[in-house]
Amino acid sequence: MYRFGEFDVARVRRLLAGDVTPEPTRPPGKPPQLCDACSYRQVFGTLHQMQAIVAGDIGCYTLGALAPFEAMDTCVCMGASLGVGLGLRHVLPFEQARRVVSIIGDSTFVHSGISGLVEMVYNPPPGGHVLIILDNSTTAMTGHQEHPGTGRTLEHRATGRVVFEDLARGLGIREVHVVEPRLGSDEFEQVLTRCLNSGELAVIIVRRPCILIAKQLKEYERQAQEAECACVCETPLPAS
Ligand SMILES: Cc1ncc(C[n+]2csc(CCOP(=O)(O)OP(=O)(O)O)c2C)c(N)n1
Ligand code: SF4
Repeated sequence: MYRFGEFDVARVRRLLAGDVTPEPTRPPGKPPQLCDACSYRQVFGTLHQMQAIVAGDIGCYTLGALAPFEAMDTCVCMGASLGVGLGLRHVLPFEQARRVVSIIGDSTFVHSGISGLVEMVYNPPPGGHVLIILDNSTTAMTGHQEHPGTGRTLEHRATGRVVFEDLARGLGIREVHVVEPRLGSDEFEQVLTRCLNSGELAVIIVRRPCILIAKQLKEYERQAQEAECACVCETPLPAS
């Protein structure tokens, strides 16, 4: 009895009561999915359609592994998308290797993806590689925390920002693209196709705020402008 699954209260009660009758069937659960208007949908739709081999990572976007996209082939731990993707590029036969992409969220990238990008530059696979950074300006999956790529502190006040495109260019990557996914636009598909065919190292930053924080972002921007204004107004004029 119960060789698999979880011991919940109902099961423990049954055990204590010596009840060995078959368990009642549970109602079917609803599989988790990306929000309806999430910009990740376009990205994973394209990856699915292009039959890319996708080394994935951890965040909301891991849901790209599930139907209807089924467009994530590996997910190991935070930051693993780069190491796994590069490994696949090195060992797979050329026809498969050229379809490999790594995909990572903005927060995961600053947490533990940057070292993988350094590795990509230092030990480049012969056919190049493509990294997609999903920059939704937040850490959505764990409750919308800020991170060094948002330019806001954990209290949402303006601070220094790690600019991913500058970082990638600074590391010597020449193919760096920033794309805003929009309904009806095939820009992402075009850029991805070009990068995959180029045989070079490429970074594509897909930038669009998570829809669940879009309103708050406007408020943070307003507060930042107000704070800047107050700072300028309070600066004493130089003595003439
Ligand atoms: C070592 C480790 N620390 C923390 C977590 C919890 N965690 C899950 S996803 C995630 C970050 C997700 O943010 P992002 O990459 O920006 O993706 P988003 O959810 O915004 O799509 C974190 C910190 C984890 N899975 N592993
Ligand atoms: S919370 Fe944001 S990032 Fe996550 S699925 Fe919804 S829209 Fe996409």
